[in-house]
Amino acid sequence: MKSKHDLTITDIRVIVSSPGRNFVTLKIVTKCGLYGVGDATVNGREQAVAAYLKEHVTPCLIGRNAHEIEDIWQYLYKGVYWRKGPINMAAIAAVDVALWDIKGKAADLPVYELLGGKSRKAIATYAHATGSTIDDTLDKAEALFAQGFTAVRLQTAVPGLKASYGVLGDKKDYFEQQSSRPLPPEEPWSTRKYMNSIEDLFRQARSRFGTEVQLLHDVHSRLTPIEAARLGKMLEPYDLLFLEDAVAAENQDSYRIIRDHTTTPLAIGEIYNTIWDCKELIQNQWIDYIRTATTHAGGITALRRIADFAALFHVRIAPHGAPDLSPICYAAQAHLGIWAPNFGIQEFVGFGSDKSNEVFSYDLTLTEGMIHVGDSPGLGVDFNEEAAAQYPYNRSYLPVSRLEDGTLWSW
Ligand code: CS2
Ligand code: MG
Repeated sequence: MKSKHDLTITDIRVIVSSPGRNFVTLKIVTKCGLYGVGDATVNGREQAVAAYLKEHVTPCLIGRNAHEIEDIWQYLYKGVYWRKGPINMAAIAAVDVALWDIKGKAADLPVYELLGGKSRKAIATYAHATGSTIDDTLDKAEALFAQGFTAVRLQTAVPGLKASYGVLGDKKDYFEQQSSRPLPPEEPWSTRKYMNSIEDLFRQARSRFGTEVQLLHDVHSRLTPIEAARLGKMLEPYDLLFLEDAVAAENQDSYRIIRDHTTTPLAIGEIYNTIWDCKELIQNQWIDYIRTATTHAGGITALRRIADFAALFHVRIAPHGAPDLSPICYAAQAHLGIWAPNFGIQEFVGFGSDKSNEVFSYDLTLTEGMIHVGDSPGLGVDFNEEAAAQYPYNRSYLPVSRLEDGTLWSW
């Protein structure tokens, strides 16, 4: 069918900006003037994906028809020869999301309508409560429940360790914490200290908040499979919605070991790039939630496939939603989440900072802990290039983690 819009791709811009923290944003412009935006942020490696997009992707796309999302996806995935990988897949994701945005605008429909329409009214989220002590964490959780959230991830500094991931210390928020790291800071880890202290957090949480609220926890891949199995058993009485990243799963069958020992639901996937990374986890039903992000696992086209595959095995999607995922990623995931029959929950740490809100606009609203998706055509997001120009790239890193004897450990 001949489109009433000329969607020949005429210009592609890659913008690295730092409105509070670094984001890599892609803008694809077509001949009729319609454009779309995509997120390609790989935290701590932003310039690599920007160079990849500028040098190796954009020249191949100029002159193509923006309607041909599937063919362009396959071209960038199979055509590269060296498939997969975080840089490649973030670049494909940004192109894919920008093309869905354009298709929605051309059809004058929100992207969720193109996916098959809404399966629910709004998207459930879970917020973060991270404190320096158990009381601090639980006070933060109480404030979130008072705002209407019904699910909260609890993290507390490990007693006896100088620093713990996610604990802000003197920093106002994640944005300030991340931008204060021109080189990777080093943080200590002790599995024994962690295992000796973690149960108390959940015991106190249940006795303070009762059984109605949903609680979650992220292990950040610090344990071995058998340690994770023990943790899952230990936390069973506290009825977690899920335990996240208990083990780094380069070996997907590590999760079989955990699964054999505990009924605590398991989630993983924020660092995965493709459906292949989670294929065995899903088809063996070793996990309950798959947490791949549109930005890091190939965009809406790829996440839709993961969601459909996961649905066959009772696995639900719970996409990553940390602050390094831009409002464009949130929008893409919101459109997916409102459609996917097997949507579970969306991680949510706010749509952005005051600075990032000058740069990104979005048609999403949060009420009572739920994200409502507006009916703007496309993804309903925009990126203000002039505002972004006020915030140049600022090199920053995630921390690295070491055991107390100095051995480098999983982050
Ligand atoms: C975390 C993230 O939100 C999460 O679940 O694991 O904070 C993660 O460490 C960062 O997004 C990495 O960039
Ligand atoms: Mg995580």
